[in-house]
Amino acid sequence: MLDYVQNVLEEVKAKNPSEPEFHQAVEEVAESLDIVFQRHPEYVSADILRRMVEPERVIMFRVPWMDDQGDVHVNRGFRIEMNSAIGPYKGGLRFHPSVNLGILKFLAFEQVFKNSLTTLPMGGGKGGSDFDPKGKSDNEVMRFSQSFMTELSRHVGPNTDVPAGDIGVGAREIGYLFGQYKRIRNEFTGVLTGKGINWGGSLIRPEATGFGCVYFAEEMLKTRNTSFDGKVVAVSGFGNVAWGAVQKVNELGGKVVTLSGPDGFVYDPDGITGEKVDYMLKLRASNKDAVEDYAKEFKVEFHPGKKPWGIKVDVALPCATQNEIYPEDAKELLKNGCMAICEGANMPTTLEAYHIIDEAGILYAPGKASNAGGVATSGLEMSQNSMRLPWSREEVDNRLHEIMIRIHETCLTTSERFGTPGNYVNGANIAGFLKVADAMLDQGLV
Ligand code: NDP
Ligand code: 2IT
Repeated sequence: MLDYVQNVLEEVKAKNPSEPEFHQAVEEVAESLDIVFQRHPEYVSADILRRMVEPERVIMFRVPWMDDQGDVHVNRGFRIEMNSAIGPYKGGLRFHPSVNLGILKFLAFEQVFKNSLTTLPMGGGKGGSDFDPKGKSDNEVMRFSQSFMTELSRHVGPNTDVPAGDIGVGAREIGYLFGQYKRIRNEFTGVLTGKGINWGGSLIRPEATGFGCVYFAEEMLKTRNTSFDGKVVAVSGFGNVAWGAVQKVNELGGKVVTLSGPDGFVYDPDGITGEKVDYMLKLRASNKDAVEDYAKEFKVEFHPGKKPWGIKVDVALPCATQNEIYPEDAKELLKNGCMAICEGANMPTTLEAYHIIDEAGILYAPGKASNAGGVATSGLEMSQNSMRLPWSREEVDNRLHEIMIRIHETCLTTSERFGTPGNYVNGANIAGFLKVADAMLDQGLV
């Protein structure tokens, strides 16, 4: 590795202690970019990497709220405005007790490359809070969301920063956040995406991340002259992304046999179809953050405390959260003949596990490419808001599908151009980087 890249990496670790997820995300990108810096010293002289690992702005704030009993709680709110070289900051909000500065910086960093890959004009950002939605009433979630937006409203706007959902933030939360923004600013604008369909939302946005992930996987399978038809698929998670992915796999003739939650995973060898897919929405809305109820409802196996990667499948779609595939999980998947891993979640595979998978030569797509359908459809929602014209379901789905096909092609052509054909990680990191880096060069010392 070039001294330049090594130095930036060491500096990132020294300057941002206790942020292991951020270090991991930067390291993965830096590994891919080494070859770019060797071929293009102009990026080194402009010190582009050191500039890209420093957020343009970090906002951290107090979020006081009152529960149904009248007790006061204080959570921490964040918005990381990472990079605005190619458009307004764009990225989700995560409400989960594990949220901290390092996790949101990793997500914001990934978002910069992902948004660049979508071909749409969106910079990268991410935010959220360590608020735990588990067991909270609708009114508590509303009061929390209103308090969160009271501060956030000073920093966001349709041409500045446009948040959306992520773990723990779905249509309900976006509604409360949007309502509060509108009251404070007296403006009805596209300040958030993932809005309800009657007030500026886009058709297909709820399904988009999962659909996009499966469209991407379908393209990968085509490179090996095969398709989803008859394939057995493991999905982790049970939330928004998993729900979209399960539907699209079914549509393409595959069979999803697992879902997971923090409590364990369910194994349903008959396949998750029909009413079982609808039940996923109930699970998520229950605010219990557990999948065991699915096993009880449909009388299938529940494996407490385990992840689904030991089940024999053809394709794995990790759709839960970061770092859920460790080296031992990767080895299990490979041993059982898994031929493709396509990430719906952000950074679900550890760096060590990725190296094992890469060595084995199976198909592997990093989330920043394969889950870009969510934010791409957010970009389409922004376009519709600007035009004040909604598109049909078919129109949005066709555009999403086209975008995923294009991202897939870009990953392949870029990885080939830089000497590692078939490596989607290098393809995604390099292609995402080049567009943002060139924009930064064009804009002077930003
Ligand atoms: P949801 O809130 O809809 O789903 C909740 C998910 O969170 C469950 O599947 C659950 O799976 C997971 N979760 C539970 N416990 C934890 C924990 N301790 N830490 C973190 N996560 C936990 O989330 P989404 O489906 O929206 O997000 C799933 C993944 O997809 C995330 O990585 C997200 O960043 C990514 N993503 C989401 C997009 C979107 O538009 N919503 C777009 C692109 C990526 P489990 O218990 O197995 O961890
Ligand atoms: O990780 C992601 O890409 C998202 N959570 C979606 C972001 C968005 O702005 O739609």
